[in-house]
Amino acid sequence: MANGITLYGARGSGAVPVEATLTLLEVPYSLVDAYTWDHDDPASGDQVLKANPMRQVPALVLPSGETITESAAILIWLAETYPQGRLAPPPGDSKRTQFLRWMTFVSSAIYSLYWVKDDPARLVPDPAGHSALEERVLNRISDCWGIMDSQVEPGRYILGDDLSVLDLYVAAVSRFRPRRSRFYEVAPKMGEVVRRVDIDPRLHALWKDRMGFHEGWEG
Ligand SMILES: N[C@@H](CCC(=O)N[C@@H](CS)C(=O)NCC(=O)O)C(=O)O
Repeated sequence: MANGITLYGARGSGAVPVEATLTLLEVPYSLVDAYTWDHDDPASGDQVLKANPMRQVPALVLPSGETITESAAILIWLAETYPQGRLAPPPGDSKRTQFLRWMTFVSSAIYSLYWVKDDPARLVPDPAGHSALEERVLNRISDCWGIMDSQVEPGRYILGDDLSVLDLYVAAVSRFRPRRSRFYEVAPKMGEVVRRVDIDPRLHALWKDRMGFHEGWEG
């Protein structure tokens, strides 16, 4: 099993920025694809239960057997554990504060909303209310991207001229619904950044294979 790191992930999920980080860091890992949202194949998603009782990906299991869940925590941990990769401003760096702010914002204000967006019946039993709920959640996600965009001053990347795990995170989560076309409208500054991250030659194959540049993917 490579160097002993195992990632529970899934194509098209928030585990892909973790894969991107491991790729840039050249850290070998074993991948267990667990499609937690596939109702036709519950056994696929159930695999992650070994590592995460929330039944969500990503989950990272370390050689020691310790598990880290929560995409933002995993990304920050990887950047800190492999500082030579320079994928996050280190403690004491002037960009650290905003780095932590926006990593947490993407996780808590945006990514967490997909728990209800993906299955509105979790909060609203009556199917008649589902499309309105979905529309409102998608509006909220767009609003949050817009608020973040209004507060950042990107250079080549969100925090300046250095690529960080924040860019990988935003590049991946902005592909989820309501998808990129709307993201480009509400978050034009970060829109330029994510397009740059999409074509990073070190990651192009990974995005293509794991996130899919299929026809109409931008929405
Ligand atoms: N807070 C978690 C959210 C993870 C998450 O929502 N993962 C999705 C895949 S993109 C999932 O496994 N969803 C299944 C579910 O919530 O039941 C994180 O940041 O890692």
